[in-house]
Amino acid sequence: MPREIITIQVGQCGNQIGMEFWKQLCLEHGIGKDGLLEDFATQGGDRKDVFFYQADDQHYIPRALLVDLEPRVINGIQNSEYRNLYNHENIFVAEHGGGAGNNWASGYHQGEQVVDDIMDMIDREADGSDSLEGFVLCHSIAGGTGSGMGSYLLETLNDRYSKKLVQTYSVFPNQMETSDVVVQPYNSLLTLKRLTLNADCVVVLDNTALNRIAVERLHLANPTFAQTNSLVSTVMSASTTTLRYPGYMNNDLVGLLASLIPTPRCHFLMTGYTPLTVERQVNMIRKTTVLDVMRRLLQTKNIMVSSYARNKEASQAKYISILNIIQGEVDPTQVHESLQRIRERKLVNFIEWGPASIQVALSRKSPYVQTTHRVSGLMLANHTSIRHLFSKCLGQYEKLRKKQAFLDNYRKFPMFEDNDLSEFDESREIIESLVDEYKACESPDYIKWGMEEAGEANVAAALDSKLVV
Ligand SMILES: Nc1nc2c(ncn2[C@@H]2O[C@H](COP(=O)(O)OP(=O)(O)OP(=O)(O)O)[C@@H](O)[C@H]2O)c(=O)[nH]1
Ligand SMILES: [Mg+2]
Repeated sequence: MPREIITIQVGQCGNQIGMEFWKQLCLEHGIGKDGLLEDFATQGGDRKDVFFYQADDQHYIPRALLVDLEPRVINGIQNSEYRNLYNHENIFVAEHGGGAGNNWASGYHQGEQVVDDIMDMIDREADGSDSLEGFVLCHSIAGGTGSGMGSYLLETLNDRYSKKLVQTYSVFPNQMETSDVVVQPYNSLLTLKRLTLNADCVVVLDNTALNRIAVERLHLANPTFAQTNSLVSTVMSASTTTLRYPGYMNNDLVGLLASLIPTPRCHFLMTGYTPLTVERQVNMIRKTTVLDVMRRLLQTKNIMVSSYARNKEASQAKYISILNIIQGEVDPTQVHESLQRIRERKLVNFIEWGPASIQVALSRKSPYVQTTHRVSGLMLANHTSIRHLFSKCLGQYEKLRKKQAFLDNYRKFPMFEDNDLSEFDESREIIESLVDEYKACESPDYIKWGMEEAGEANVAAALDSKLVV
């Protein structure tokens, strides 16, 4: 029975990364740009129906909603070669077409106004699945639509589909670029609250790191979104291979996430991928082995989240969990040997309060996509150093807030009317507590964290709640 996943792409970034994801999925499953199966795609054994369904005329249609408050990006998709891929009933563009102007409050408010239309689409998709497993939201946290409207949708999904999983691919803004959205610290903070409270898992895609990787690893001088998005689509598709090419483990999202997220709040994942290639660089990869791949995945230069930790703090950072999805020609004994070598060399610093080790899922590869390397790997990791990214967001927020800068744009919307800025304060508290929890994870007695107030009698209950994903 398929465990279907519905993808909701919101705003410019959400739709652009979503489009790249679907292109990659089409290639891997031998589905043409118009949704028809290619003549050569006869191998079977893959599970297309997790992400696609078939129309009466055999077209494969993505289980996807395309949502934006301005028309440019979605018009682009509708004028592209992929225009017949999507279900047109699942496209929502606001009639006024004015977007949310980089304002979270505007996006959130507009989300509230159009939620019925969007939930109709979601309900229809959900009713069309046999055994819906959950939702994937693609968005950026820094603009207005993906962040604000995305936030409203996360709250609504949590309410309406409380038993379903909600995973997000969330793009964090480039901290090095001053030309990026000036109010991004406000938008990011308000979105982070929802990512903390209303999502089961957040895959953090950090534009700062994506850019750095494109410059340093792929030698691109000024990477465009199209180029960084090819890294994003690689990560997104690789992170779903075990769902799409079933093997002996991690065949559904809950299994995948349960192995990575031992405590509910600490559900923000970093990713790494190797080998990364662009066309002109293909010849540089001469040999890949499982050990090479697993070692490279642990190197910070390959990780798609920037760390802002100072030296001492960086040395205290620990892995809560690691799952490596390895694809290619792999002999399972190589996996054991590699794990042993990594352990002997003490290459990984794990938390002390849980049974932590590198988990490895061997996954099949698409027979229709040729690669020059024998083995490739994706690392999904829950690592405490992510707290420095959140601290950075908090610091930037404090700076703007102290200056009372740009708040009038927010006061125009009901949530912030009459100068009520409590939503900002509450969001700040939640993110501070998230940072504290990740910090507590670095200590051996994390299990006691947050239990002082709960009292002895509640210790067992609190423990239980921590262990449930
Ligand atoms: N990696 C990546 N980042 C993007 C892309 N498009 C936008 N961004 C980032 O997303 C943030 C801006 O958010 P957008 O997605 O453009 O905004 P929106 O959700 O459409 O909201 P409004 O346009 O304000 O209504 C900035 O941090 C951009 O750097 C993309 O295609 N790829
Ligand atoms: Mg936009």
